[in-house]
Amino acid sequence: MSQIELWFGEQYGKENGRYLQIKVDNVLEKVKSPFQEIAVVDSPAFGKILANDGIIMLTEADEAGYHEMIAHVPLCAHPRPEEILVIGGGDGGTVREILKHSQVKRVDVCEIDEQVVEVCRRHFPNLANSFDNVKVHLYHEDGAQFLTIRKNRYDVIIVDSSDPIGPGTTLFTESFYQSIFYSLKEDGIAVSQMESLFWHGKFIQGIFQFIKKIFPLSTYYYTMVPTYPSGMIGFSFCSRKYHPIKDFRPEEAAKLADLKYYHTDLHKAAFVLPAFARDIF
Ligand code: SPD
Repeated sequence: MSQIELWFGEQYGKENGRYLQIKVDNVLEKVKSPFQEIAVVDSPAFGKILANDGIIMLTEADEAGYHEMIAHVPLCAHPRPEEILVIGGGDGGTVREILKHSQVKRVDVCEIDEQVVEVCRRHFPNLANSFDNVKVHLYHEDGAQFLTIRKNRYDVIIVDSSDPIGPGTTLFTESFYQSIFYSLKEDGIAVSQMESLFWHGKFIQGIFQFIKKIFPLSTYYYTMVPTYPSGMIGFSFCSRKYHPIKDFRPEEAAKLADLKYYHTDLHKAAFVLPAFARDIF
């Protein structure tokens, strides 16, 4: 029996002395794209893991809590979510959840790194098969550039990004949020990956300073993902008209199939934040 143990170490936050380690059975693939190093490893505790530049993007065991919450919260708050844009999301998990809504007519996906999609097609067909749906249109472009020629176009925009380092940096800027505002229809909703309340409070506070100036309604909600830094990750909810709870459609939530995390009570509870977060927003 081999005495050699392989461990994956999460790189995001390591410089601050925080380090999650996961035991690994095999490295299944490692490719270098023009944007990042993409790796898939197999682990006994979490199944297959997708890591870009050493940062966990998803694991088979806990991806549902992230993808269900980034997709169903805005789609159950908008009364007619028909035209949807996903920026990032090259693994297909967010699109898989969006397609559970029968009102959706078209999903544009703008993922800058084509190789993320290819790797996920090989290792995560349960997520990436969603790109084969006829409603889905995949583009490999820079997200900010993509928005510049698409104004007043989408009911819901979902920014399923990596962290604000590497290729994801521009997706956390004021000018990007300004572009999102103009690419939404006049009653549109945008939701973006927005880091951890525990570890990135100052960063989130900085983003909300400009979000509040751009959108008439903005707030933060969260989900639990054991393999993300601090075990939780949040989302900014930015809306031109609809309120995430007052306009929530529980009848739409009740229709959704194959859910592991999201449900009607959780839709509302996800917006209830701990006391320390009052200083952030
Ligand atoms: N710290 C990692 C945060 C990554 C969030 N997005 C991952 C993409 C999953 N579709």
